[in-house]
Amino acid sequence: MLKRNTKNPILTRMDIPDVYPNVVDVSSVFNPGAIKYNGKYILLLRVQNRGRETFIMQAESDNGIDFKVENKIVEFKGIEKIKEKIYHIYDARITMLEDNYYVMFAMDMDAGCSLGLAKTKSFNEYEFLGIVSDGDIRNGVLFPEKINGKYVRFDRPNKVQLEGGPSSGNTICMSESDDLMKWKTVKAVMSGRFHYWDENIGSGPTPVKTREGWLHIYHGVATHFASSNIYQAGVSLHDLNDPSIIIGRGKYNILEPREIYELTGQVQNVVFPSGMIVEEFDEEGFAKPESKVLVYYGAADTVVGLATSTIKELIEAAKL
Ligand code: BMA
Repeated sequence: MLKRNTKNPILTRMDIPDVYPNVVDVSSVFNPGAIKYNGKYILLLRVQNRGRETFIMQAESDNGIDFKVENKIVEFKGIEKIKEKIYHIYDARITMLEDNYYVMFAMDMDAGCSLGLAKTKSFNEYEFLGIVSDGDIRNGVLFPEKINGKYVRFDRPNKVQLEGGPSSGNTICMSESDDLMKWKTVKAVMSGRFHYWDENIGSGPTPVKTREGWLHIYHGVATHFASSNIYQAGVSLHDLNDPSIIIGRGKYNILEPREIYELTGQVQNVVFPSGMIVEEFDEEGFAKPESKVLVYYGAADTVVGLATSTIKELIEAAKL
């Protein structure tokens, strides 16, 4: 279904340049946001130092496989205006929308996890727009266009406490906004399937528009195994005019921890898809069925993996 690149893991801690004093001899790099910009592949990486602090760093590539990581930490200008302490910024998702690129990310704070939103035009500078959520929530993914006059995102309130793990959730919701800043939850979209591979769930990369519906990759956590939660990737297809309507949802995961770098590391048994690049769109903006799809994922919260497929195969997987 998803075919791992032979160069996997495509990014490891060895690829992260030292940026004194915060990023030196780092522990891990994972869960990247991804997009193609001016023919270049861009990743926004989650980099963790030995203080287990998290920073976002940017990487660039000509072929989507060999990345060079910039010698600096991504700065979100204006974020210093937030009065409360921000412990970590992580799991960035990138969306192109109305000629801007938006980055939605998780922010760990004392009150729980919030969603932050930043904007960039050229991936040189990022403007922090604000906190765009209430309550404890994660995995916010912004759709690449307005639907019925509203901005739309999927998000995932954290309502489940994993045993020996972080707070998670088993329902992906759809939220709407008029201005990208104030959001209202409108509907529950999909829930975890108890006893199966996707008991807890959260959106992965930004959904992609196809002729058959919005193609959505998500992560599912199987929690019913002793001593380990297993994070896998799966796929669903959603109505173009109302993404809360599910057209298809794969019964099987499309990627699961199998390789050694997915099975062991900082957190064992994790593949966490967070970036997806589609190579070809038709003149009306729909992803072409034969188009190659590159899925970037964090493996074992330690390295970055790449797996590829096509739009057609992923749609088929959503209908199984
Ligand atoms: C989730 C998030 C992800 C992480 C995953 C596996 O709850 O915190 O960022 O990759 O757990 O540890």
